[in-house]
Amino acid sequence: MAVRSALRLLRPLSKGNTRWTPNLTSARYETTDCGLKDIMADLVPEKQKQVKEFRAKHGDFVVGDVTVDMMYGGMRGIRGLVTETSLLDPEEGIRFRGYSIPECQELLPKADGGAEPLPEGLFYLLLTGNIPTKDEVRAISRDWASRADLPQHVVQMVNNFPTSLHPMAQFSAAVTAMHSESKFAKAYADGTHKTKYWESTYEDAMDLIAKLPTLASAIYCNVYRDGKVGAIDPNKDWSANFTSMLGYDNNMFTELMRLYLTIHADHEGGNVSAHTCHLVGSALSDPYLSFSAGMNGLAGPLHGLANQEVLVWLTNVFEQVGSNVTKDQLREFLWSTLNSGQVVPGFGHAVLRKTDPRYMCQREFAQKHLPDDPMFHLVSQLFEVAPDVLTEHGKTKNPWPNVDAHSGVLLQYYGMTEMSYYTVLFGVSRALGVLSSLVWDRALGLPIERPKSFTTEALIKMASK
Ligand code: CMX
Repeated sequence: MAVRSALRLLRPLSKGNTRWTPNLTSARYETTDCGLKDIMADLVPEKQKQVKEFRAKHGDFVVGDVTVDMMYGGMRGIRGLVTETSLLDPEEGIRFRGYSIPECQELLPKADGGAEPLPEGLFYLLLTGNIPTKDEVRAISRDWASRADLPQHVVQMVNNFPTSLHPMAQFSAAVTAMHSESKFAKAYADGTHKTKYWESTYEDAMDLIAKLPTLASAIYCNVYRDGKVGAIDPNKDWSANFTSMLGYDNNMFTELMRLYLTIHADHEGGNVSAHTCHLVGSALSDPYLSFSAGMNGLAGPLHGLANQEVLVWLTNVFEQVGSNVTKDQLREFLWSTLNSGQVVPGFGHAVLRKTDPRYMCQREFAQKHLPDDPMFHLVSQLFEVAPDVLTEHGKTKNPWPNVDAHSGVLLQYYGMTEMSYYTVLFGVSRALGVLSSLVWDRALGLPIERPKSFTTEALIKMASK
């Protein structure tokens, strides 16, 4: 079935005479309710009260000092954001609502017969702070399956993109076009009271997360396959539907996808994709516009596109030296990259000062399921060699591998060799974190973001006083 017919087509948007309001085309379809919104309705007033009391009592408490270097240096280390969903420790790595990655792997519900956490469970955790039951996770899977259709104009748009357009550009543009479905934009245009904004933001977050695998599969099948996309099965979980829409029929690939979509979801609030989504959302741009803005940031090679760049780099090594590359040859490759003024993709981090636990859990997956894969062998050798070279180079504050150093190797093992697609998978996962944060941004009524900036002249004047 071609993409056009495989996806149920929805009515295109229409424009009003003076003030445009979304048409909510997909709302005409019956959706399954997982009950998560009722839980949020209890949590929101409690949290609002907690924040109000905390600010009343400790609003003057000084959290950090800002130096001129921090201002010129990408605001590194400035403590100026509130994000409820996760916290990143430089030495230990990410904790989602207090739970480390190994704890999430142990505690979050799994698919029947599966060993990896279901990303639906992580979303529940990020949103509510609680570990869900298997039934609660199943309800989310069904809810998302019921919301997974794309509007017709987006299907047409994606089918009309030239296959030469980078998948991330297609992804971001198509999400922007899904603004037509925004219940938040409609609620705002209808004059909804600001205390209710979180409710339509929640609905948009659920709709958008549900539609992302469908969109991502349409892009994949158009660019790399024959344009045919599988159908959504309401009895399958989010990741299983995603891999089957992508055209993969391998349980282990689906297990990998569950792990992948869980660990890439959130990395506290200051990274480019999360911060951009929060910043754009602070102008009350709806979740579709906010998320697509974040995706344009994720598409940068210093952020999410690094997963593509790692595979490009590794493939280059293989092509030039073959699979029996020695550690000395790897050192030469690393120095040649550094000496030509480029970064070694997959290494370094703005906050982390140790090997990324997201790298480690992917390494454990590889040790278990693909120990003899030559590309995994190469990645392992790089793990032994690159930190010393980067330390000797003397620039990077963190010579250890990050999440992107490992993900592509796992994907290529299961046949997904199209490296220019990898960042789209990162983007689908990142939606879980940034959209649950956006719901809380609206629930807590966080205002439009507007830090103060200075000119260099003004700083010189201040510093010389
Ligand atoms: N290779 C070469 N040089 C590196 C480096 C790397 N992997 N990591 C950092 N450096 C350099 C920086 O470019 C910088 O050089 P200049 O002083 O010439 O500008 C210097 O070391 C200091 O940088 P830093 O403080 O250690 O790192 P930053 O916080 O500025 O940047 C990051 C962090 C991730 C952008 C950087 O480490 C990098 O470019 N890594 C490679 C790209 C990558 O893997 N990105 C993915 C990160 C994870 C993600 O977001 O998905």
